[in-house]
Amino acid sequence: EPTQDARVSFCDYHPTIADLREEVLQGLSQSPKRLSPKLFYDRRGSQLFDAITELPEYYPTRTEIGILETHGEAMADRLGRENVLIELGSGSSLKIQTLLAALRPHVYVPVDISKDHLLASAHALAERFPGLMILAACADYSGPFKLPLEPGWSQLAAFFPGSSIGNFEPQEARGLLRRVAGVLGEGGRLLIGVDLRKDPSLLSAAYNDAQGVTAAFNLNLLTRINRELEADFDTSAFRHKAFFNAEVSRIEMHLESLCDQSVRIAGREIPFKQGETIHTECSYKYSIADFQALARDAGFEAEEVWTDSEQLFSVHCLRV
Ligand code: AVJ
Repeated sequence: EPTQDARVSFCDYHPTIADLREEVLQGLSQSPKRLSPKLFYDRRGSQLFDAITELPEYYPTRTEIGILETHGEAMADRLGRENVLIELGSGSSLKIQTLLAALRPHVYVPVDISKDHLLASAHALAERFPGLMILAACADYSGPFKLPLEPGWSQLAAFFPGSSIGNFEPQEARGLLRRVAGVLGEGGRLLIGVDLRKDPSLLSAAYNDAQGVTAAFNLNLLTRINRELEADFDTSAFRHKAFFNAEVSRIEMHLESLCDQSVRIAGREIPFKQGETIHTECSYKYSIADFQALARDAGFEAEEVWTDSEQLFSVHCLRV
């Protein structure tokens, strides 16, 4: 059976070093300083995130896979079979393989910001699913994005796993969901993973693992900036900090400066006070009702939701 060649048929996203410099200097000149979590995912950051998904304290990935394996057929009944499946944040993991086996789409459109990761996982999936047409799209879905869809395709299905929707402020999440609804069209479905509100000690442990892998993931951001922007961050002078902010129901990750210091980045001196932090990530935690209300504001109707027995995580089927 000839393997359908995976093609990056559409690679619109190619940030330049100038873009990175602009984004980093802009974020570090705000008060409080903040950087976009998409900057975590250089090659090393993606490897560290893969290691995070295996950690005992980090329940989301294994819990979501369990829900997909248990309810895959019911999800396929909702999303439809032998159609077009778009995935935001292209999976190399068990998640997308479970869904592809249940939905058996004709076309799979993985969308990812990192071209290497996108291509590697597309080729691996092309081997595993020889008859599947894979149109890989390199794009940053946090902004407006176009996909290589044929005009005749209708009632499309999309998969947005991992609770990555939680990385967005609620109003940005609404905007992203609106854009996805526009891509899917009337009658289209979105299957989306959402991490649920729960005991803050469970949440905090998931972002402060005993082995320090999440700390390394967070600090790797400074190493990337040193390499790509010729900066001189001393990573031993910053500390990983993650806590649940109950007021807004989100995990916050920060890098805290352990002393008064100044860092050179792209020829600019950036001052840090002792105790000052760079806010590197939000991970919002929703109740089922709150998330369905947000989805409704974005033009979706909540059709069905599946959870694990301990209600740690949820997978929602939304219809445009
Ligand atoms: C991939 C964004 C869903 O927010 O839980 C894991 C990233 N950050 N540990 C999350 C992450 C720290 C993860 N997402």
